[in-house]
Amino acid sequence: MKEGKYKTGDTVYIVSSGKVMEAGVLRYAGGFYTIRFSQGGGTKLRENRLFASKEEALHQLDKPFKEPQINKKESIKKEDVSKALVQTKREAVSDTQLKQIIIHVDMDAFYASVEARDNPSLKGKPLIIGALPNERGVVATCSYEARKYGVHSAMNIKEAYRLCPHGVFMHGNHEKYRRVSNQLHMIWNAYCSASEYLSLDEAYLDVTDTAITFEKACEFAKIIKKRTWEELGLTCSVGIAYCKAAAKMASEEKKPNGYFAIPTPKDFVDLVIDRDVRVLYTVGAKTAEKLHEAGIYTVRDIQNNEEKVQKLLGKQGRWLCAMAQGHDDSRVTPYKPEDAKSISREVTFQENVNDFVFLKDALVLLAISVERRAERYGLYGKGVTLKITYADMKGITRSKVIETSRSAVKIYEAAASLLEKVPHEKLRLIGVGIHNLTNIEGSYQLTLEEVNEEKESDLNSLLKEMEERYGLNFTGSLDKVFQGETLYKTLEYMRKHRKK
Ligand code: DCP
Ligand code: MG
Repeated sequence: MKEGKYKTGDTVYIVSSGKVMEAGVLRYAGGFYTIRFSQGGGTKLRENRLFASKEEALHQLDKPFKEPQINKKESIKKEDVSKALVQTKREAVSDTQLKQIIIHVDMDAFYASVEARDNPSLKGKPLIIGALPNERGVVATCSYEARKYGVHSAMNIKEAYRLCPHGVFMHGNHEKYRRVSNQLHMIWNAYCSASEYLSLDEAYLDVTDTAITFEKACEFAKIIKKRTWEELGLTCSVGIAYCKAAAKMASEEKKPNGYFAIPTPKDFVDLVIDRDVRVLYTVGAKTAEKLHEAGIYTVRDIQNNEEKVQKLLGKQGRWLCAMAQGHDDSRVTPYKPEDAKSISREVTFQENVNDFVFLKDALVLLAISVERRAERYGLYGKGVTLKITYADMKGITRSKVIETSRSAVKIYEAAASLLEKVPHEKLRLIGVGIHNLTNIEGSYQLTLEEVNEEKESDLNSLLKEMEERYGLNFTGSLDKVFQGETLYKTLEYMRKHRKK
């Protein structure tokens, strides 16, 4: 653990819903402590929410309730204001009175908007992010101007080109989007007590305790929109509602640059009752088809045919019936990297490959990338997976148990040995990952210097050999390889330039 007042294993206390709770510190990363409560469950909190002793926490509870003075102008700029609200108001609301107030925020045409912001000549143009028209690939997203031509996410890039040949086609820059995403998190997290990120550009924010009233939550949502525009030059759509599902649907309602509130279940039902079942966001094309075939077209039809819907769709059916009445009790669950099932990295080549010397080398870079992600999450794997898609689209995965590790060398060795045993035919995709994750390192522990030395020497010799095979120079530029799309580009370069 770096920095931070508390260490792994320390006992700390937090104040939640008017109670003091005891917890143990698991780790500290990115300004947040991951803690486990004595009675089970856990969460992530900043240092200012933790107390070293029960007495300090109790003292916090005893503080009289006081509405913080907020200067209106300041409230837009100061991130701490809402945190101050949590500390004081939490104690004033009893558990029984607690209902949910959720904001769902979703950026508009996220990747495309970031690119247009950074290159004003792209503004107002049909912009398609994902691949160039002559490449293999799919649309990641496109600007609203491109959507007018029928282009959408996940569409084959060739099809997008057919629909919109005058569009501007670009590769995405994921490192940049991740950076912007982090900046968004800073804004969002200033107004909520918990956030659940659904993707880089989308999250549920639990503002029950921070806003207290629905009006205040609406104000928070407006401030979030204003700050996102003023500080990051981007627009988003926000939905404010009494539950997660309604908040998500509310943010869709007026997209782009939308703002919409659904204060009560009745408002929700009034809004959607005569709409197609697809308005309920878990209903995809397949589910909708099933329902339509059974004569169920609208939300009202769901209300009137609960038994039929549940029979047809099982668990999802029960959820839909509840939702058709406006009920959704699900809670905002902060994403915990330790819940991740695997960490992997893969690449689809522009042309099919059967050069297995090159593919083994590709595994080295993919393994380093996996190691870096695992490091960021503080996780280790007990198994390595190799994933391959052959030219005929047939996909296989092969796994191998390893001694708990996240070392690129270990991952590479396991993946390379798996690669040796699979059919050596033309393939289009190769990926490597670790699974069976744990946050505890293997039982046999080398000293830090030993670890670094072992890792460095093996990795360096692998990279040195690769430098010769491809006329590349990794020394000093390895970090760059893992920024944005550079890994993909490096691999494409290697594919084309292996010295035989
Ligand atoms: N994305 C992707 N592949 C997909 C869908 C999305 O790479 N099949 C990426 C690109 C998007 C980002 O995730 O910019 C966010 O996804 P959204 O579904 O929120 O789409 P947008 O933000 O682009 O557009 P919208 O305005 O509809 O939210
Ligand atoms: Mg979006």
